[in-house]
Amino acid sequence: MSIKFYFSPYSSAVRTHWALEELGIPYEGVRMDLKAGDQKKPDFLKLNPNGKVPTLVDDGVPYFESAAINIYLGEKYGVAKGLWPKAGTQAHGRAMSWTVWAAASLLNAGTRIMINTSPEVPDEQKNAAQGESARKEFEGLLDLLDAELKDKPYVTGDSFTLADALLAADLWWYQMGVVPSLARWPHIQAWTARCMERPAFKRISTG
Ligand SMILES: N[C@@H](CCC(=O)N[C@@H](CS)C(=O)NCC(=O)O)C(=O)O
Repeated sequence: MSIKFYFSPYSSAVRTHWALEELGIPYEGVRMDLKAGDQKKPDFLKLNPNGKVPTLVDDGVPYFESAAINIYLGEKYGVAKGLWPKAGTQAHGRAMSWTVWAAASLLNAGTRIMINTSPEVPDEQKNAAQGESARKEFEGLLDLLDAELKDKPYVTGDSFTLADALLAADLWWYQMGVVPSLARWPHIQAWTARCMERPAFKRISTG
């Protein structure tokens, strides 16, 4: 096994970084300077033509899209370690559902909040009404996750999986701006605290 992981701190790569640390498999991390344009250099574009992190190369084959990378890692290295449910089980279907929900539904609403409210986006490109409607949608989605976590410690049941790592990584990031307080969602709050107590998260969260 030879894994190379191209990442940048506080980016989508956190999802994969957390997964790799949970799995405890050897990998070489390559820190990319996105401001300097490392991700647009020809050698990197050969690995990921999208020019984005995370990118993972496993035994010479490159993979992109953090959710897909995490699912790939879970299937290949996580099942035996109890960190990813076996394909074909109900737990596997649920892990997939929440992983894709985070990458598609929640991220879509979160991105629209950012585009329409971030101080880094020029005012003329922002639309307050669209920001407000995205926020309502985002909060409604968090209501669903909160209800899911009401009677179980992790999204697929009693044990932590890489689906929790991906979702909790996103919640960590959303708390830096999109949703500064989780007070409205007590079960999410308790679950993120549980996930963030894990040594793997502590190792990656310092940047
Ligand atoms: N949907 C992609 C998003 C990847 C992405 O947008 N990565 C950003 C960092 S969060 C990036 O590499 N940006 C550099 C650029 O666009 O030049 C994933 O989840 O992997």
